[in-house]
Amino acid sequence: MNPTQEDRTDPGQPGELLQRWPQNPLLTAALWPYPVNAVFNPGAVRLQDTGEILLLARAEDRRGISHLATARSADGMTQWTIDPSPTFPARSPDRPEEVWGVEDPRIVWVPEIDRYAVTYTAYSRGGPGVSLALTQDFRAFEYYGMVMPPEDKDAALFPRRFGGHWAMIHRPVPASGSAHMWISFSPDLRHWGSHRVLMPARDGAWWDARKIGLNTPPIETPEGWLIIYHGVRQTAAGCLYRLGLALLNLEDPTKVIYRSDEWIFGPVTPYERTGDVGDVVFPCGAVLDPDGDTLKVYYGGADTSINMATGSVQSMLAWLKRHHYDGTV
Ligand code: BMA
Repeated sequence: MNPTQEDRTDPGQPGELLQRWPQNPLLTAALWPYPVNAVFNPGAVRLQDTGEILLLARAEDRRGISHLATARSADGMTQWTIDPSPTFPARSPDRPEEVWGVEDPRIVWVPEIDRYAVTYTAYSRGGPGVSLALTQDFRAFEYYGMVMPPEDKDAALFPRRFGGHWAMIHRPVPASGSAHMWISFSPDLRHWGSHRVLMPARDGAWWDARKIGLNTPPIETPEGWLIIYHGVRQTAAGCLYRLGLALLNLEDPTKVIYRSDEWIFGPVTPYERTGDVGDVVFPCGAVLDPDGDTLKVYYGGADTSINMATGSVQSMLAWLKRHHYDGTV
């Protein structure tokens, strides 16, 4: 593989490792079967039974409260079938921790329990926390409730246990100081402990200074768990959300093998730069094609639309080795 192949870039976007689907935006509020303000930040998974791609989108209604809604497509690009009513509404007052909505789901198929695990942000009066629900069909859900109290979000489960324990990456926000990515463990998916920082936010002028968070659930590769995460750059004009890569040890995911120095994707196009919250690209799901290499990444653009970009896992791994952070700041 030569360097040009490794650095597959959009024309005019040097350094980007994901290529935008030319027909973006893929899905918008205008296509929704009922009134919503915006659809964005979808979780994504390939369904076990049909092989279809299912998106679980965050749909924000015209009160400002979000629910989750499914869209299905055979090829993950065209001919989406959207649920005619909210698939996963916030259940306030039954679940007061969801009083201000449910947001940003990450989906993982967990073979041991024969279910999809959905981790999502539950927006409570005390702030956003991480909730967990299990499902087999995205119609009936088994609720585990809030598993990480506020303020915490950007969580995904690993699809298998490590030494008998489930593992979850998440991003608590401390009262002061930087917001890092953490990893926690559980014997039963309900009780979580052994919390530790997995990857700290950098500092100063870095693109991922002071606040980072997981985007797509860990992708298993022979070389480790590949993750896409975001860095939030605070500027005089507002925040810039950009994406980077990291690789975690396959058998001990508390160990970071590589972390990208540069960002690999950021807001460039009008649908990423302009919207309810400008300058945001925010994936919550990615699906591997049957070729085992092409990754379809589904992301919110400017908290307004659903978009897709593709990348090569092999290229990302090769790039990561050449661009990993060696600790110099
Ligand atoms: C983050 C999350 C995302 C959102 C982003 C930009 O904190 O809440 O849902 O896309 O901010 O507003």
